[in-house]
Formats: sequence, structure tokens, C-alpha cells
Amino acid sequence: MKAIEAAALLDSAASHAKAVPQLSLSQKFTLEEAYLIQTLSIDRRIFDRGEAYLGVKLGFTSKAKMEQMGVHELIWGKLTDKMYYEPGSSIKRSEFIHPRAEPELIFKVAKDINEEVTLDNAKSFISHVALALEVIDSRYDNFKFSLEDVVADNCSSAAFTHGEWVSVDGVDLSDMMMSMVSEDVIVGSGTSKAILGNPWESVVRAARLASAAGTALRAGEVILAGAATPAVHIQPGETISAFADGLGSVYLDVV
Ligand code: OOG
Ligand code: MG
Repeated sequence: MKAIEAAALLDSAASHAKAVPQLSLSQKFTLEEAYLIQTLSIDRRIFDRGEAYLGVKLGFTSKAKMEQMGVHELIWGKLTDKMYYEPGSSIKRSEFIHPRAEPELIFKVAKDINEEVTLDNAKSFISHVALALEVIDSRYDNFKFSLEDVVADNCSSAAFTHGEWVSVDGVDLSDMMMSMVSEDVIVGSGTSKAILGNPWESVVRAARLASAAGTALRAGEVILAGAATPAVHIQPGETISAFADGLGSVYLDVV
């Protein structure tokens, strides 16, 4: 299958909420080809259907996630406005295949990043941070994939929301308790430290990935930093919320 066909297959699987077999079961492909498939599938959203590009997401930034999914390399995907939900809004289970939620942090880029960023200067490119909830939904049968499969599938990106933007000067992200609650039960909790040892490292790594790909992270775009805890399945009738010290809470109603 050509990259353009694989992109169409995965995009259609997402649009129709119907899983497809892992690509790697029928063909070998490289990580570079996987990113090409990802780009071509995002191009369909942006150029064919007019979705707006919002920024990037990182995947497998925490051990918990790597272990849950059996993939141990940092990956990145793209976010569009179709994936964004206002906080507190309803999300339709039927529009997804086997959605799972995870609590995350999201950064707002204040100044174009087209250079190497370090932990020391990362803050100077970012104005705000917010608590986020990401809904991931692999387009593959049984939520199973190889590294290349998941990259081609835009890192399972499906939906996200976030709470109020907070100035980065007012918060300490280094060891923040983050939890996810469903119907008054804690379904996941961890510290922000689980995200690459320090969530600011997500900005460093996103900048590095962008530079390696010959692109930039632009002012106004977002960086979804990666989950600190394993993802949990979500079901209709459920309200799924995330909480973090200093960043408040955010929720989605699953209908
Ligand atoms: C891939 C996406 C991983 C994260 O936060 O680590 C991810 C997946 O687990 O399906 O979004
Ligand atoms: Mg995630």
C-alpha cells in the first residue's frame, strides 16, 4: 500500500469510527514513512476538509504510557480544531472506536520556536499552561500497534480539551499531582514529574522534533505534553475529569 492510500485508510477509519487492521501486519514500513503517512492524513483534514491546524502533541513521554502500550519511543502528532472540545462539553462515544482518556498539560507557544530549546530557556517561548484531558482512539483493531503504526495513525489523536490558561510565571510544574476522576472515583493519578522528568522537557523535545522535521512551532500554537498516567476507557453516561494542583480541573461528559 502506498503512503497516500494508508493515509486515506486511517483517515476514513477515524471519520467512520471503524477500526482497521494494523498496517504493519501486512507491510513493513519505516518510521520516516510512518510520519509521511501521518502528514498525508493531516493534509486531508486541513486541505480537503478545512480543519484548522492548532499545534502538536507528544506521545510516550511517560513510563506509565510506554508500559501500557508497549512502545518506548517519544513520538509526535498533530492537532486540529476538529479535535478540540470546549471544557465541560459533551463528547459522543459513537464518534470514536474505543476511546480512552488521559490527563495532560498543554502549553501555549508565545514566540516562534525555530531553534534548539533547553530546559533553561523553554519558559521564554511559552506564555501559558493549562490542565488538559486528551482522548486517544487508535484506529487499529484492539488498540494494538507498533511504533510505526501509531505514528502513521497520528499518535491516536482524537479529541482534547483544556482548562483555563495560567501564566507560566505563576505555577511550578516540576512535581504537580495530577489525577483523573470518573464518577467520583479516582481512575488515575501521578505526578507531572512522570512527564519526561519535567514537563518543560516536552517543550524541549517538541522543538527538537520540529527542527528535525524542518518545521517550526509557531506563536499561538499549542503543545500537548503527553500523559503522566495510563489512559482509561470512557463510556457513555460518564463524566471524566482531570485535576491538578494549581491548575484547577477540567471535564468532559461522555454521551
Ligand atoms: C498513543 C498516544 C500516546 C501519550 O500521551 O503518551 C499519548 C497511544 O497510547 O495510543 O497520547
Ligand atoms: Mg496523550
